Amino acid sequence: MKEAFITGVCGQDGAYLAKLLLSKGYHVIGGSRRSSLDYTFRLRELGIADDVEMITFDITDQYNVYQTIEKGQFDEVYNLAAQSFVGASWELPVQTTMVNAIGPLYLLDAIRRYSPTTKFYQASTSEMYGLIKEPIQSELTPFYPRSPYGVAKLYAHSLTVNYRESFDLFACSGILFNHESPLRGEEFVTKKISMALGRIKKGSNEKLFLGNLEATRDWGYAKEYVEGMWLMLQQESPDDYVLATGHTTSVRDYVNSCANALELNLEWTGDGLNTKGIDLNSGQEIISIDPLLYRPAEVDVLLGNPAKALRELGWKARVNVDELAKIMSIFDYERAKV
Ligand code: NDP
Ligand code: GDR
Repeated sequence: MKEAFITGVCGQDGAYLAKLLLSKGYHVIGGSRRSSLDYTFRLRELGIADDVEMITFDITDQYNVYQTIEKGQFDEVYNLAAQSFVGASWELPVQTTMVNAIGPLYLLDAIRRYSPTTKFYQASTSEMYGLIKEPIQSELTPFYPRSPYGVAKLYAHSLTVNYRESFDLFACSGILFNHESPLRGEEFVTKKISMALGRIKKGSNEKLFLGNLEATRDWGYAKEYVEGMWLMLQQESPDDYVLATGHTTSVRDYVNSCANALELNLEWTGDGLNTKGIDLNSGQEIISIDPLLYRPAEVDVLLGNPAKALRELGWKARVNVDELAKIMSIFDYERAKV
């Protein structure tokens, strides 16, 4: 039986990946800091909490990382652990760098020293493109990160390539564009929108505060993206791949899709910081802008080219952004407590 170790197993992608690997007959070992109160809720939501072997793991503890890798001798390691919220990375630049850059260094170095046949997946990101150098970003597009998060991820990405080339490790980087699901963290904009509109539809008189509505993202469905991670480690040789849908949508249009899914009659008025969203059914002002939610440096547009993943992995995103907004909005509406 193959053994896979997933760091960040209690996060969105960790939970979906664990479910996928279990369905393929893997023994799944999940690393968690056990720091949050209800840290296994996503594993429980997917019905797999009892099927994953949990171990205590903090990627910033070098001793813990080396011991885990030496003892585990895993077939595959998926490094999903991260301080993954871009917006917080300006407030937490050192912690973000420790978790997102130095942590992967510990892992890669442990693998090269103690378990060199282990296959390694690094969770790289479209945030590395930042101030985009090409209108459609592929594996060949130069990087220009715009946040401490993106800078740290670019270090880990470059190190993954370097350790592959230096030590002949089977190390892959998945350059994943935004992917969402009902299990998405509540601080991310898609989940924040679907949860708030779900509550408003149920009768809440709250207002949803948002930042930059004009930023666009290439949003896909997380459940499909973990299949791409697994496929990368099943190839003859290691390489890096973009996973994306090939379509980009503004935050404003994502709000529209959620409002449509919930049959809210949303109309926008004003512009810039005075933009407001009104529900014409109730006359209620349901959306306002909070300038504090703007970022010190923004990534204005992201649009991925997933052609290599289709060609070499046979991977393709199937759920489009409207369907994604509907899946998330209905899920959050049904669970909304007002
Ligand atoms: P989440 O934030 O949902 O999950 C990240 C996990 O990392 C959490 O379970 C968190 O644990 C864990 N973690 C944080 N710090 C540490 C640490 N010091 N040691 C061990 N574990 C730690 O992220 P996603 O599931 O959305 O993303 C998975 C990975 O993919 C991340 O690396 C992210 O940066 C990357 N990525 C995500 C994309 C997306 O759109 N979702 C796109 C591109 C890349 P805890 O619960 O204890 O905080
Ligand atoms: P992102 O996701 O930064 O792309 O990183 P997020 O959902 O946080 O932001 C997307 C865009 O929406 C704008 N925005 C807001 N964002 C949040 N969170 N809250 C708001 O109120 C709000 N209003 C507008 C942001 O400015 C931004 O332009 C995600 C994470 O999963 C990363 O870990 C991953 O690497 C990238 O996707 C790819």
